[in-house]
Amino acid sequence: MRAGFIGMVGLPNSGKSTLVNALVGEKVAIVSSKPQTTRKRVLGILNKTGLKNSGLDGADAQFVFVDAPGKIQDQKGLNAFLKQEYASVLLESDILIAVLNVDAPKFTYLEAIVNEVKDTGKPWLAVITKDDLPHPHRTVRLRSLVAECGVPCIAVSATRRAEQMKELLLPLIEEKLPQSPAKLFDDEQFTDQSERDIVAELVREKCFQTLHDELPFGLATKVMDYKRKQDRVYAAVDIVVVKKSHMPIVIGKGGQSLKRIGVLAREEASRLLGAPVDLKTFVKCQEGWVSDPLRWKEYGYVSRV
Ligand SMILES: Nc1nc2c(ncn2[C@@H]2O[C@H](COP(=O)(O)OP(=O)(O)OP(=O)(O)O)[C@@H](O)[C@H]2O)c(=O)[nH]1
Ligand SMILES: [Mg+2]
Repeated sequence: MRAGFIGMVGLPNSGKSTLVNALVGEKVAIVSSKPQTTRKRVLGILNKTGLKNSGLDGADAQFVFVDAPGKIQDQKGLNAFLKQEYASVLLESDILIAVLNVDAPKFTYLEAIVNEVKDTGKPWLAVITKDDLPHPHRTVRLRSLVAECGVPCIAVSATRRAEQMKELLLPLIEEKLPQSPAKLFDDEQFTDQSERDIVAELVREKCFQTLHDELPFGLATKVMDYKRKQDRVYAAVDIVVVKKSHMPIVIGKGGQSLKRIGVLAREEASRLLGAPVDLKTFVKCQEGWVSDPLRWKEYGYVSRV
């Protein structure tokens, strides 16, 4: 059989997490319109067995998609961690997908992604994302850039049918996957994240989606208490901000904003965990945590290199 790690390499906000979620068919990674939503590497696991109309046949295969932060230049604060996570995907994956978003600020940024992926010498292919947006010239230029490298290139859109995209992409990925004597993960596992990680990330996603631009960069979440009892989940989650002045913004007028974050996170966590979730959220301040690598660990940002 074939099995291996498929690393997603692209700019921040290029649609890497959206793509992994669509390919796996589960919410593996959180998504928002803010750049640098993904902070640490997460795995999304897809088994060929059980896939309907996948366009795949023959021996079994396991696809382990590696979602990670996008390519950033800045080294300040937590960005140093994000940069390491980005680099580790290039190093540790068996094959790579260059995720090229048509709405990137500059074409040269996309060329840099292609060059970086190509220079690893690993098998790779390209996916053009956000193809529904009006940038037809970008799509044409990207296609010819990738064609020069002699690798496949598929243009996709999150607004188009995910099944169709899987049919196109999975066979191309499968033929590049290495042979493996066995699966790398159990059949029923769709991610490497624990239930606690999933809840913490969902609360962070709802904060990113609900709050204004200045907040997310210094916002982290941490599960302080977690129990599964008689098929109910009880979770207490701290929402930690970097400045005291951010606390009332997260809470909102009359607690409206925090309430909305809680409701949205609870609904989605209940669906993903397959049990009703009682969720309590607490807003706290940890002055300057983003500049303190010891504190990063507290919020799960643990360096692996
Ligand atoms: N129009 C359009 N928007 C998309 C598409 N794919 C993703 N998006 C949006 O682009 C934004 C970023 O998507 P993500 O999947 O979080 O991107 P990412 O590359 O994981 O971003 P980071 O984790 O911040 O590096 C979100 O608002 C998505 O809804 C697409 O095909 N079309
Ligand atoms: Mg992401």
